Formats: sequence, C-alpha cells, structure tokens
Amino acid sequence: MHKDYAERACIALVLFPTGDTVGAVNDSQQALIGNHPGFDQAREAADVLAERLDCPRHDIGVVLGSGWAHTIDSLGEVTGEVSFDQVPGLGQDGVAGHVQKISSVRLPDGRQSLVFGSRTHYYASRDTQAVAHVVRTIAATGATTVVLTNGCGGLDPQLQPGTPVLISDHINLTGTTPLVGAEFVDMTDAYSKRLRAIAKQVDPSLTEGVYVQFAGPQYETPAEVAMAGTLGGELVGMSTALDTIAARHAGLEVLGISLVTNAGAGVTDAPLSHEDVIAAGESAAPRVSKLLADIIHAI
Ligand code: 8IG
Repeated sequence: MHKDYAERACIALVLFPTGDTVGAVNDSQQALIGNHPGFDQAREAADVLAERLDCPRHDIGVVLGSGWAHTIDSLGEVTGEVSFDQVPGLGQDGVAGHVQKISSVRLPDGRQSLVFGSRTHYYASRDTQAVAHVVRTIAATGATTVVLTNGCGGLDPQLQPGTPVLISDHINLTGTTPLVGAEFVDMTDAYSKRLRAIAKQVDPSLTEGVYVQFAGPQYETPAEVAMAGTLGGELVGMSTALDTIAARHAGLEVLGISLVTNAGAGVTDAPLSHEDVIAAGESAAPRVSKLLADIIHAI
C-alpha cells in the first residue's frame, strides 16, 4: 500500500462522520482526559500510531482475542499496520495464536477503526498497567468506543465450542485492578446496554453471560469453575475484566464479546489444551468474524 493512499483514505474518512476541521481531528489526545499512571505513555503510543498509520485519529478500537483474528478480513480496508514492538509500552508475549500487530481499518461508512490483533494479559507479567495500556492507547487515539473480544471457557454444557456470547457483566477474581488511588469508577453499566442491543439486532440468536476473570495462566480446577458458577458466572477467562475496568476509567464505552472455545474444566470430562482451544477458534473463525464485523459496522 502506498503511503499517500493511506493518508488520503484515513483523513478523508476521519472528516466524513464528524464534519470536523483538520485542526480538531489532529488532536489525538482528546479522549483520555486527566492524569493517571500510564496516561502519558498511552498518549505517547497514540502519537506513534498516528504517525506510523498516517492517521491522526481513530473512531473505534477493537481488541481481538483467541479465535477472533479473522475479523479483520471482513471489517474493511486495511490502510496501515504496525507491529507491537514499534509502539511504546507494548511487549511481545510469544503466545501461540496471538497476533502481535495493530491495524488501521477503514469501515464501509468511513469511520476508522484501530484493531489490536491481541492484548497484553495480566498473566504475562502481573503488571496491570501494562494490561491497561492497550485500552488507554485506544482512548488516546480519539476513540470513544472499544470492542473487547476474547476466547473463554463456558459453564453451560449446552454452549458448544465456537459459540459467541455477549458479556453482560463481569466478576473480577484477579484480586487486582489497573486503577491506582481514589479512582471510584462506576461499573454499573460497564458493558454498554446500548451496544449489546445493537449486537442483538444484528444477530437475535446472541445470548449474554457474566464473565469471570481468573488471573491465570493455568486453567481453572473443576472446583474453581464450579465456584464461578455459584457466584453467578457463565464464562471463565483471563483477560477482559481488567481491560474493561481500565476502559471505563479511560472514558470508553465497552462492548464485550466472548467466543466459547471450550467447556470450563470439569463441565465435561475433556481435559483442556491450548491447541484444542486454538483449533476451536479457527473452525469458528469465518462465522464469528463476519458476525463481529457486522456488529462493528452497526455501532
Ligand atoms: I480460550 O477455560 C480460554 N481461555 N480461565 N478458562 C480460562 N481462560 C480460558 C479458558 C478457560 N478458555
């Protein structure tokens, strides 16, 4: 792709939905308000992305978890790409199946999306600021919405591997948070009702569930999965609760979607393996990626 093409594609489309002036869209820091540990580094990362992607502002962020990587194929025209190691604060996690790049994708209506091929997990280094950096960077690019996806275990034995589920709420069992100090963020409507309603308009068969985040990296014991159920959970995973806390704190509206790639430990007799999880994600990929692209187009 030629650089001037990317520039034209991006700037034209940034102007289209807002009717804004070039001066206003050039301010890539407008969405992350105030100060908190990590905000300056997120602004720095957003500046690097603006330059490397030839795009001063993005409208919506998307974080692709296990099984969701192919969403990018149906989303729109990729106008730029950057590898994680070129962006301040983003490390390489080396996990099989995690795509370590960020793409700028022009949606059919002209909005520009910023798509993270994977995220930083808490289990990587027990560093919640590193986890929060992804959504803070999204907010710092000007986006006001983030779509967080993940692969997870399901508690309902009826939930077949490859089923997408909207996250209605979460239970954070990591014992930690990305927020430092007296940051009393309201989590009542953390997973936007408005965005969930739009997703259900796109696919009325979508169900909702409460996501329970464990710190990982080990999968749960059957007793832990049973506990998650007793607490009111339907999905078990290792990412999205901490991301959502940081996203709400950064002022983003959140849509969360899980792909059930396996039954939680003990739900069936099957042992859990990362390879099986990847395989379940791969076989669901064409269907769920098209669905997610349709949802993103509708929000
Ligand atoms: I994919 O069964 C995937 N991620 N905690 N438990 C947890 N995380 C997961 C699981 C699972 N499957």
